[in-house]
Amino acid sequence: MAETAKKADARPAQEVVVQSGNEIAATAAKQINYHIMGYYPITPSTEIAETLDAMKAEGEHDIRMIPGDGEHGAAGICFGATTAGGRVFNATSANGLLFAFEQLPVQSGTRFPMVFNIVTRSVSGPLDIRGDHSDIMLAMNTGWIILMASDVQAVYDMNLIAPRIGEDMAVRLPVMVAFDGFFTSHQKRRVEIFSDPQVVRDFLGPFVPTVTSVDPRLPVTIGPYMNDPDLINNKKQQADAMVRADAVIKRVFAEYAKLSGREFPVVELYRMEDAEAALFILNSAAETAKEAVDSLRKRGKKVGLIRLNVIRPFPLKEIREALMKVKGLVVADRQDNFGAYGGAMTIEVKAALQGVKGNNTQVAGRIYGIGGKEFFVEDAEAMLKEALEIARTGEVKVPYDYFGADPGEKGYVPPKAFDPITEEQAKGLVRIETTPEGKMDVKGLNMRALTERPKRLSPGHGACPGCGIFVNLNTFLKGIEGFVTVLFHTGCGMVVTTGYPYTSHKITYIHNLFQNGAATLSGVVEMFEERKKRGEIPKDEKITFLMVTGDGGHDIGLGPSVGAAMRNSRMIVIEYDNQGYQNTGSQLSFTVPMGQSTSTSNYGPHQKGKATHHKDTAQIFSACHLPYLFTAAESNPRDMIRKAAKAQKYANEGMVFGKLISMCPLAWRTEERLSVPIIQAAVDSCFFPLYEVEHGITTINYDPEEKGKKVPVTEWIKQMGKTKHMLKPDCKGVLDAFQAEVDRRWLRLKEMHKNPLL
Ligand SMILES: Cc1ncc(C[n+]2csc(CCOP(=O)(O)OP(=O)(O)O)c2C)c(N)n1
Ligand code: SF4
Ligand SMILES: [Mg+2]
Repeated sequence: MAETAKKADARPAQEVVVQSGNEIAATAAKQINYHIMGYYPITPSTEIAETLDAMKAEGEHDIRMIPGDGEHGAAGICFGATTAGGRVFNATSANGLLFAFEQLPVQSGTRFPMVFNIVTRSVSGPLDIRGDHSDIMLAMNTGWIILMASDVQAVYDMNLIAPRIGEDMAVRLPVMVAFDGFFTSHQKRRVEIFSDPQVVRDFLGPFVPTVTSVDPRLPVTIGPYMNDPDLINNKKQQADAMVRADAVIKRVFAEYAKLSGREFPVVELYRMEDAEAALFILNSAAETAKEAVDSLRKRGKKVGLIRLNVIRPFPLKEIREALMKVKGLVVADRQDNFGAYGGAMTIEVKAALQGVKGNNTQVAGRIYGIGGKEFFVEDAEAMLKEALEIARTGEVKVPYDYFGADPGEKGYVPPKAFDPITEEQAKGLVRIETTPEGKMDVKGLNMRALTERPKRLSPGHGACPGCGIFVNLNTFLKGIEGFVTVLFHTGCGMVVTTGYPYTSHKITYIHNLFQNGAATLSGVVEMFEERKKRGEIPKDEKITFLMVTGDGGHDIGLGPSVGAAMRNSRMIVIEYDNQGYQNTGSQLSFTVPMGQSTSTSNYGPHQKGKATHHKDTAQIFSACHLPYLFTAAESNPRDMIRKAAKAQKYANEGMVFGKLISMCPLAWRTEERLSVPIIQAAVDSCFFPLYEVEHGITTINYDPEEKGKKVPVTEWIKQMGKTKHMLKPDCKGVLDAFQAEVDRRWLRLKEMHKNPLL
């Protein structure tokens, strides 16, 4: 793809590549060769870690790629790594940034520099994966320097510039590089990059730590407890560093311009020389808006545009100067500071203009482009015309408003999608009896009769053909009697069943992000109980509360599920384990077995798939001493339905956990019709043994050894594209380690089955 661009001057050689914003961020990180990247996948920033992982598998860089258990964990990894004295990189978006949020002031307040790419996206809820600035603007006041990269070239350049600024001894602050989700992150553009990464490394120089946590000969206390009167002094020093950063940024921008030929003024002024009216707008939308400026200029209108390359520190002086002669200004914000009567930039610009002698700029704020809503040249033109009108009249008729929002039809009531399932329809098929030995016996497992139970999930959802989630859920729900309320974590199960204004759920459904579903459902359960107690809901009303999570939801959201278990919340938690973050493009989750390839554990000459063994969530919950937990697979449907009935019964005592292995033809790289043999082989190889634990007593429900069906793990992995490489000679060590781990866990389980005390 690359073509060498011959430079007439003495600058180092550069070449043109065609890459997207995410790819070029990864290219920059590769050229820098950061020590560590801590990350957690979230659209639209995930590709940065994916691209770096694929490069790593090919041996293109040495960055140690560390998956977090969530963004909070990833931020913690980064913080720890920076204290240990090296260059650190991270990337996230939207709720990922918010989940890491609490760590942001820790990083800046302790003055450890690092670089964080923020691929901007709308903050949930409701969930929307497309781009606006509601995430980055929340991070404005966390003590980080924030560079705004308006196009793909700027993403590359600012990623090279950022470490120089943050690591400057006069600054020592972490830096964010923010660019627009999808608009910039996913569009491929021609970008100039340095041909020799050594140029980049020379520009940055070696990382020079101030103190480190790994120098035992110079012990230091990092982050001491600090009360008054010291903390105010600490904050003043931090604020001074931010002020000093202003000059450092300008100096580094100038140095970089000499090296690369590309200039970045802190404030970009477009046709502002004699402008009376202007539009202030950030990042990719500014490029669109320039066309509107040109068009109005052609018609003799004195309009211009202001765009910032840096929003922290806020370029006060330059903005004041730029606005000295401007009479009408529209500030367009791609987010809202609800209740402040303006988005973040509107408020900041208005504050900047306070007390400036001789300035008469009248400002209107417009909220636009929320949730990735497209922004067209005509929109920019309408805003500029508004600025012209303000300039002409000297009056701002509407100081704060949304641009492009549709009030909808008054009185519109969405049509009812389904008739609710009645209690009678949902009851009377499966019952539980107690045997003379005091054991639960499930009756009514007549598969044909059970098909009469109305499906709580209607067909017509958007899952891929052969998706195991719905086979599993529909089978499991056959064993559940009566009313059910479900809570779905974010993940494929959620995304494909709801998409406003549609839903596949015939029963009440709640969504919360996958780091907090169990706590949310706990709240529902407790409120239900309390309202029954107060007589607001009939005392005999019965609802089964069911949370559905993916395996990824039990990385980031494991803590809340353990919390619900410890609180004895009366609910069932089902984890469909499709071995990866499939909804966001098949990144590794911690349940992915050793050696398997995912988009963040690639197989190549320098990396043999995932480096660590799979997490055993069922055993984690076993250690929570739940009344009941189980594993189940679609290959043994009667067993799954029986366990569902028991789960419902035991949920009267406390939390129940169930883990279901769930085929994902897309990410497992296999044909949907192979679902049965693949799942059967997972069970028969004892990778996914079927068992239950009732009040601490473990029972294996299906023993492939006893039935003479046990197979080596190779019988399972040879069937999937994501694992076939494990049969190659270079993966022998990994394969042996995986088989040994599966055998060890199986033997341990068998001992537990034999001994009720284990
Ligand atoms: C705080 C936060 N981080 C990351 C994401 C992005 N995200 C949404 S779903 C998902 C993966 C879910 O994986 P899993 O629970 O295994 O469900 P699957 O997609 O495989 O069905 C990720 C990474 C998010 N929405 N919020
Ligand atoms: S990607 Fe996998 S888990 Fe997601 S809907 Fe498709 S088959 Fe199901
Ligand atoms: Mg998953």
